[in-house]
Amino acid sequence: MSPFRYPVGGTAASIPPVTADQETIVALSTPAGVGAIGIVRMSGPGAPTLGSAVFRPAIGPSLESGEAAHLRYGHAVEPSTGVVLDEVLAVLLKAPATYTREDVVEVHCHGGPAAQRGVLQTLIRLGARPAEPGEFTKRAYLNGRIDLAQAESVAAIVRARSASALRASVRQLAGGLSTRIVAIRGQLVGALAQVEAGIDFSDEDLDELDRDTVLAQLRLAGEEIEGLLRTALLGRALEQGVRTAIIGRPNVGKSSLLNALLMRERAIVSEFPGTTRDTVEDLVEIAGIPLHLVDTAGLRASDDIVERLGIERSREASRDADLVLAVFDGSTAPDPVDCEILAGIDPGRAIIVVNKMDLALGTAEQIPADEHMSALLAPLLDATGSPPDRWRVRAVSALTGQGLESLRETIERMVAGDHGVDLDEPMLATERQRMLVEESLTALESAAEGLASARSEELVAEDVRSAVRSLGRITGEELVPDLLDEIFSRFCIGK
Ligand SMILES: Nc1nc2c(ncn2[C@@H]2O[C@H](COP(=O)(O)OP(=O)(O)OP(=O)(O)O)[C@@H](O)[C@H]2O)c(=O)[nH]1
Ligand SMILES: [Mg+2]
Repeated sequence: MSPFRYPVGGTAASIPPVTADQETIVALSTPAGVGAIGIVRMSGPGAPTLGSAVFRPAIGPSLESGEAAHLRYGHAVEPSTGVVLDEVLAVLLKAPATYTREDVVEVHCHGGPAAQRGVLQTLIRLGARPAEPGEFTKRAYLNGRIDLAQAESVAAIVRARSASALRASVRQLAGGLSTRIVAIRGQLVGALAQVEAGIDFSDEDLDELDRDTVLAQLRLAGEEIEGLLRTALLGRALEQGVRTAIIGRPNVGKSSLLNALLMRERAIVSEFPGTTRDTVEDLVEIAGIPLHLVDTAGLRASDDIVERLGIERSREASRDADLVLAVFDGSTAPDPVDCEILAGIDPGRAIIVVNKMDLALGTAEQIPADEHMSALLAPLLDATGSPPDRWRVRAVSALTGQGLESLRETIERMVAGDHGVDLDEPMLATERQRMLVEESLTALESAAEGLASARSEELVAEDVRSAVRSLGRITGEELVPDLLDEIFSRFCIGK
């Protein structure tokens, strides 16, 4: 282990030595063209010298000989001509207490995109190399500053589009997920040691009890892994948003529901069926989960070409959606089109929203609305082929707002599980992490099966080893070289 450990939580992988002839990389770390300040960031052994060549302080010694970690005022110049490129603030940060664990220089430019490019190009001319996407974070990883799961959180932080996505990613960067994975992996390594001991002493008779103990350990680890797996949906939802299609017959109140959820008049509502012709999209947050709502044209047989195109889009939207809100008019009897609509969707990712309950419940106020509506829809649900209790039914009034809170809660529970959204719990944030966790669970199940069915210790050990390997790949303790390029290439330049 390196003598230097940057004080962050989590479990950095075993640290490969930093090569002395490491190149110095440079990039613009703020999005091109926006914002008043652009930060040119440089990392590597050449950073102090190159930084000093370009930065001319207003007072005091050069950047290199001055005090580190002090923001200095001055000018960026083209050293061969002395031409001033920009008025800047500059700072030298000394290894290892930096993001990359290398020497880092940051130049904060104020003069707009052209000035920033000028500083960048000058540094490149002097010998720095333009950074690849994610290369700063890759170095942070290679130098043992963060592990792979944390590096992925950095990418997620950069992309985060909602406050809760950001908060969840920051938690993961602090090492929440890594800590949990390392703990489970540790349990499995312990179990593996026992299985391997069984191989070595297979002549002696310490068999029976061991199998049970190990089996119990594997099951426990398996349960924890399943718990993590359940967080994958929420992780993905936070990062990418939940695509939510609002579908149903014309005039049932789809656009009214969209407006009610958004709490503003986004889509046109009218008493005439066929009002919405094209899809209308907008974003809303429910319990911190970003929902990408898509209001669609009402579904019915139509001769009107524009309406038919709209209906085709509705079907597309519901096919592509993570969540479907199937809206019905509770004040009228269901009809065959309603039946057809339900037949086309999976109850696991749909909520039946019975709207206009203010009209429907005129006489039935004593009965809980959801139950009343379920009863109303019973024949319809029976006809879908899915067991009626698989459908979630919520009665609402888009007009008065009744039932909307319960609808929001149902959406939250569908995405985040029964316990709702807990951003402080570790969660799987990427598809890569989810696949690896699933792999390890499959291997564990096979190992448990092997133990229970008296399969040989060698085979059981191989399964447990495979589970351990998959978990290790999440934090990067087990490395697949191509993986690194894959992960970091998804970053933006300057991170
Ligand atoms: N009483 C009552 N009327 C409602 C409710 N929701 C919608 N409406 C009315 O129903 C009519 C149709 O509403 P829209 O939201 O335009 O219906 P839509 O499903 O988007 O219709 P299309 O775009 O034509 O497919 C309007 O007159 C709304 O005011 C409700 O909860 N209660
Ligand atoms: Mg509409």
